[in-house]
Amino acid sequence: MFPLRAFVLLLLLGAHLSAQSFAYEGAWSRVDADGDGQANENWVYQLSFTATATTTITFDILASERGRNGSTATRDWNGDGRLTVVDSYLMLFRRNNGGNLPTNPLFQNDDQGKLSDTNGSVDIYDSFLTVSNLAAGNYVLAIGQFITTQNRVMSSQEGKQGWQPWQVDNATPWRLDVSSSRTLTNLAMNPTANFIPAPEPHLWALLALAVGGALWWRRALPSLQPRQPLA
Ligand SMILES: [Ca+2]
Ligand SMILES: [Ca+2]
Ligand SMILES: [Ca+2]
Ligand SMILES: [Ca+2]
Repeated sequence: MFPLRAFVLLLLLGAHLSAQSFAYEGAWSRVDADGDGQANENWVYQLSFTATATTTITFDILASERGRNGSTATRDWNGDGRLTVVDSYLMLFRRNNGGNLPTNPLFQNDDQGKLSDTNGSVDIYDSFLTVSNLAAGNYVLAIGQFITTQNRVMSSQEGKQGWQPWQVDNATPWRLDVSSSRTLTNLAMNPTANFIPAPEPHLWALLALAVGGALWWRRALPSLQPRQPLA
């Protein structure tokens, strides 16, 4: 009989292996997206992904480096010696059958409104979006600034999609942490941003527990057998 505790741990490990977490880091900078000679737009980043099964997913932004709305907290999280302030905005679209974006997003979030995330935001204007039971399908998460609109996500100029007119400092960093209960596929960020796979120490801890449980069972097995009568 397979040891129950090892079996349970392997079940946990299997569930964990189907989960996924990762991050992207990018920066908003002034660009001339509309070609009017003025560098007074910035890109709305677009993360495309496929959910192959129903999933619960969280998108957590870390961007602004200075607290507002009564908070004086600061955090130079990208370590560049500057404290940049920005008001992030998230919109989640489900692609239609033709692969295009629909008129309206499924979900959106401007501000988390409190500081209880996992990536250490210091400004309640950082965005945070959790969706339970997101259906399988192809999605686009737009990562922009207040106020990102569907038109700004869809706007195109010279083949590039998604910009908004907004005065931003150059190199205003953002980070997006994603956690999903099921593995996502076809990840692609446009424009390009740094992909950061999450360390998974608890995965290895679970694996070690499962192997340890199996070894314990093998060692314990003889002592669980009926003792032979002494000669
Ligand atoms: Ca311009
Ligand atoms: Ca956050
Ligand atoms: Ca900084
Ligand atoms: Ca915001």
